[in-house]
Amino acid sequence: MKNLLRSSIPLSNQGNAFQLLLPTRRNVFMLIAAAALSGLASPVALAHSSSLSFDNAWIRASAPGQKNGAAYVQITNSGSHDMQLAGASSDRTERIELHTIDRTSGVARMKEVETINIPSNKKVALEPGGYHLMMINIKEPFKEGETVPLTLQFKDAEPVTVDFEVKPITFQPNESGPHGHGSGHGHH
Ligand SMILES: [Cu+2]
Repeated sequence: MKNLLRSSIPLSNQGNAFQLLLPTRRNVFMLIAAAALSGLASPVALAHSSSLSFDNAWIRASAPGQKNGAAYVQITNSGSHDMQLAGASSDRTERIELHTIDRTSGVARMKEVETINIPSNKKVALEPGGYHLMMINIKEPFKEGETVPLTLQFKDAEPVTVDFEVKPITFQPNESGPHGHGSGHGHH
């Protein structure tokens, strides 16, 4: 670039003043353009929640006096970036934690995790025995048949509100039935 600009300056004295000014202006413009491009680089790299889809979002109806409850959903990421589920909220509960089931001690224990990775072109099932949304201090019991919106937050992407269906208190997901793509493993 420098060589090109230099060689474009004519040797004639008449043209010098004007021609010398032009490359300077061009240099300034190039700097501004470069700054604008580097500013654009990070938003372009951001993942978009629109690449996510949600299936089988459900909550079991609350038992009398039940304080906490779990919410389950299958999340499919059809985008080219991995997505990180980073939290959830609802006005029906004090707070929602992301939990997994830890079996390393031989006993199944719930353990809080910071994020749940939803890899590019994969489906991740939040389901009984695995990842779940742990609703802490339910304000009003979940009644069978109602729909409860939960807002799911993702790292570096817009939050998504998903409607969760409240299933009967005895509901068990059908383990022997047909599974969606990628959700057939992880059962015990
Ligand atoms: Cu839990």
